[in-house]
Amino acid sequence: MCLFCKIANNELTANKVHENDDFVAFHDINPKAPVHVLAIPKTHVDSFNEVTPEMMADMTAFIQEVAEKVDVKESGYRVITNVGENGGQEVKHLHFHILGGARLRWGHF
Ligand code: D5M
Repeated sequence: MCLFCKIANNELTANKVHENDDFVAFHDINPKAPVHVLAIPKTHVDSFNEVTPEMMADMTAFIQEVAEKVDVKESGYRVITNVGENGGQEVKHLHFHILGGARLRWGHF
């Protein structure tokens, strides 16, 4: 079973910030910003390439709730999903990075 499936199933502990029947959000183990949370579907989806519009609709609402919970909704934040090799995706289970807590820089090549 993949790493993030194990977190979704509580086989592996994570520092969770928000959860419902379909999604879970937890602090990134290697934060790139003062606030760095990952939001994932509990069902295994390899990447953004495979996600359905229906799941994205619920995922969007969940990400908005996460932003509120970790207190970046007003100050601003960034939502990123890395896809495939050139995107730098390391974990092959769809996840959205929610980054904030400071003014973020832009540009990575
Ligand atoms: O990002 C994968 C992200 O997953 C990366 O920022 C580290 C994070 N990670 C890896 N293992 C864990 C655990 N066990 N808990 C929390 N965060 C974790 P990618 O977009 O695939 O490069």
